Amino acid sequence: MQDVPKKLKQYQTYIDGQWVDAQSGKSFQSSDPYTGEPWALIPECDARDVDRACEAAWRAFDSGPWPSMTQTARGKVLRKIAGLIEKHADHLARIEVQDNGKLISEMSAQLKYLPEWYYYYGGLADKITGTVVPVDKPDTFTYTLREPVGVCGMIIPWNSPLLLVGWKLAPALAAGCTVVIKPSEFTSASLLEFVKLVIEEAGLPKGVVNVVTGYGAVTGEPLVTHPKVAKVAFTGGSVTGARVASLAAQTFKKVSLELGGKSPNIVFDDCVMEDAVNGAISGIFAATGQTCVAGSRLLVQESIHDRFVEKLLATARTAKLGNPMSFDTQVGPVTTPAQYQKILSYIDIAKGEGAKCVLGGGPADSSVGGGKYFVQPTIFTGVENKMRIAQEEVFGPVLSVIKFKDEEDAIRIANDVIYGLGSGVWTQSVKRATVMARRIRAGTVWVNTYRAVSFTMPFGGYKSSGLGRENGQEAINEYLQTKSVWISTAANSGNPFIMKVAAPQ
Ligand code: TXE
Repeated sequence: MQDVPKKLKQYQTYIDGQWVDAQSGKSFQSSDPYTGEPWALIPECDARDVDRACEAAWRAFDSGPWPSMTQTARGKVLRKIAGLIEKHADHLARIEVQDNGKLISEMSAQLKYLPEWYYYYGGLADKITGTVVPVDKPDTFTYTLREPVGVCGMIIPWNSPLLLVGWKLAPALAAGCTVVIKPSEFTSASLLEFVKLVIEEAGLPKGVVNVVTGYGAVTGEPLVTHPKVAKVAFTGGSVTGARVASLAAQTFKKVSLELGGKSPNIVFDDCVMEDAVNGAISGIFAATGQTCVAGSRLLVQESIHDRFVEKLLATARTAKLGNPMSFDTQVGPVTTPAQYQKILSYIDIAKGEGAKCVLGGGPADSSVGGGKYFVQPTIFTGVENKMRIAQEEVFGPVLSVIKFKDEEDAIRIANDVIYGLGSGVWTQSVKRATVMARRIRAGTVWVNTYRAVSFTMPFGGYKSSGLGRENGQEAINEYLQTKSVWISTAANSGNPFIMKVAAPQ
C-alpha cells in the first residue's frame, strides 16, 4: 500500500462479498471539482482484479443462493435495496456532489427518485414469463423460458453515477444476472458507499454485485473482454462506446450503449414563449450542460428569433454560479479538468467558425464561482448546422442557436447530425407536435417539456447515440435471453431415417 495522506479518505473495492485493495496495491486520487482538491483514494484495479470479480460473479450466477432464489424473492431484495437508498439518499447525494461537482439540488432530487427504479424492477422480477407456443407439429409441447444472460459488465460515466448504475443494475438483478461494475475513475466513491450502505445491508449473496475501480484501458477493457462476461452495458462517449462494442464483438457479447447527443430543442412561433425559454435554459445549463440529452442545438423559428433570443438572454444572465453544495446555486463547475479544456476549446472553435457569442464565452471569473473549472453559461447565435459547434458534442454549458423557416426546415436541421438521443418541440399545435414526434430521428421527443425521465419510459438512442434501451419494461430484455423447449408427447419416436422437417443446414 502507498502512504495515505491523512486528509484523504481511503476506499477499498468490493469483490466476492469482501472489501479489498487492488492487487497492484496502488490507488488513485479522486478530486472535488469545486475546490480542485483531492479528497479520496480509490483502488487502482487491473486485469487481475477484474478476473477475480468476474469469476466471483460467475460462481454467484452459476451456483449458490442467487440462481435458486425464486423470482419473487429476488423482487423482494430489490425492494429492500430501494428502501435502503431512501434511508441514505442525502449522504449519497453529497458524496456525488463532492466527486462530480453537480448541484446538490439536482443530485438530492436524483437520489430521492432513484429508489423507484428498484421498486419498479423489483415488481417486474416475477412477471418475467416465457410463452407456450402453439407449434405446428403434432404431439409436441413447446414453450419458451426467459433466462438471465449471465454475468454483466457495467461501465459507468461521471455525470450521474448512481442513477446510471440503477438504470442497469435494477433490471439486471431483476432478471437474475450477476454484475461487475466499473465506475468512472472520476466518480467512484458514491458507488463504493452505495455498496456498503445498501447492497451489503440488503443481504445479496456474495459475488452477485462486484465493483472494479480504475481507468478505462486498464480496468474497463479487461472487463469488456473477459470470457465470463456475457453482456456489457455501457454509458459514455461515442468514441469509447465504439471501442467497447468492437471489443465485445470478439466474444459475441450482448451489448447496450447509451452514448452522446447533439439534441435539437425546437421552438415554433406558436409556442408559449416563457415555457420555451425555461425549457431551453434547463435543456442546456442544467447539470452545467454535462448531460447526454443536453438541448445543445436550439432551433428557433425565424419569425420569433430575435424576440426569443432577447428573452433567453434575460433569463440566462440571472444564472447563479457557485458552490454546488449550496441549494441556491444554479450552475456548478465542470466535473473534470479535461472536460473543462474541451468546453473552452469548443467555444474557441465556434468563434473561429463565425458564430456570434452573445453570452459568456470563456472561463468564469473564479470570484463568481468561488472555485475551479467554471465556464460561463455561453450562447452563440448565427450558428449554421454544418459548423462543428452544431455537429459535435461539447458536454458543457454552451448553446448554439440556429434559425429555421418552417416545419420541413426544422426537421431537416434536427436530423442532420450523427446523433439521435433527445429532442424537444415547443408548440401549441397538437398536429405539429405529432408530426414532429414522428419525423425526428431520436430516441426521445419531449413536447412542451425537456429532460424528463422515468423508470417507466424506455430511454436510448437512434443512430450514433446508442444501442438498446434502458428503463421501462423493455430494459429487462437487455438482460434476458430466450430458450426454446421442445417436448415430444408422441407414443413413440418413429423411424429415425425419415426426416420430419428440413433440419437447419
Ligand atoms: O467518457 P468515456 P469521458 C461524452 C462527452 C464527454 C466525452 C468524453 O462528450 O466529453 O464523452 O468523456 C470508461 N474500455 N460523455 O472521457 O471515455 C471510463 O473509465 C472500457 C457522454 O469521461 O466514455 C468511464 O468509466 N471502458 C456520456 C466510462 O468509460 C472505458 C457521459 C466513460 O468514459 C474505456 C460521459 C475503454 N477503452 C461522457 N475507456 C453520456 N452518454 O452521458 C474509457 N472507459
